[in-house]
Amino acid sequence: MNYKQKLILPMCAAFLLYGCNSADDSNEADNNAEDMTTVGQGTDTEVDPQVKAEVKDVEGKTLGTVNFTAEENSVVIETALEGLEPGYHGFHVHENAACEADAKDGPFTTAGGHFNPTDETHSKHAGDMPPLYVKEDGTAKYTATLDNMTIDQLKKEELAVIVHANPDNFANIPDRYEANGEKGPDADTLKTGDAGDRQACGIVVSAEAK
Ligand SMILES: [Cu+2]
Repeated sequence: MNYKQKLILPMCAAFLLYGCNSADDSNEADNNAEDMTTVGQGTDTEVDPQVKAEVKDVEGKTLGTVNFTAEENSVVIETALEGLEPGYHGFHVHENAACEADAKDGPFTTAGGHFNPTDETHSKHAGDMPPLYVKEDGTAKYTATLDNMTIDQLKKEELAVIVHANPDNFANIPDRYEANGEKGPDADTLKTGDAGDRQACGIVVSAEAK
C-alpha cells in the first residue's frame, strides 16, 4: 500500500459512515413528515392525541377526525377533513356535546354557542380556533397550536367541534361600518363572528373511545 492509498482508505470509511448517518436522518425526517400528514386518518403519530372529535356532515357522513394533543402549556389541534366547500370556514369548539342534524333551529344548533367559560367576546373564546381552509378539491389539512383552551377542559366539559358555512370575522368590524345606527360589530357579530350555518359537527371525546 503506498502513501496515497493509506490516506484514502480511512477517508472512504469515514465517508461511508457519515453517508449512512445522513441517509438515516433524511429517512427519519420523511417518516415524521408522513406522520404529520396522516394524523387525521388516525394512523400512527409520534404523540397520541388525548382528545378527538369525529366530524360528520348533515347527512351523517364522516368527513374526518379532529385530534387534540397537549404540548407544553398548549393544545395542538390536527385534522384532515374532506367533502367540504372550498374556501375559509369558521371552526370552533362549541359548548354542548350534541350534534343533531335535524335540530329544530337548524343543523347542529344543539351544540349551542362557542365554548366560552369566561364570558368573553368572540376572538377570546376558549373554543375559538383559526379558520379552516378548504382547498378546491374539498380537503383541508390543518394544524394549530393554541393556549386559549386546555386538554382538561376538552376532557371534562361536554363539547363539540363545528365547521361553519362562512369565514369567521373574529368580531373584527371596524367602527367605520355602521348598521341599524350601531357602529362596528353588533351583539351577534361579537358572539359568533358571522360564520353562518353549521355544516359539520363532531362530539369531543377521549381519544381512547372507539
Ligand atoms: Cu362555531
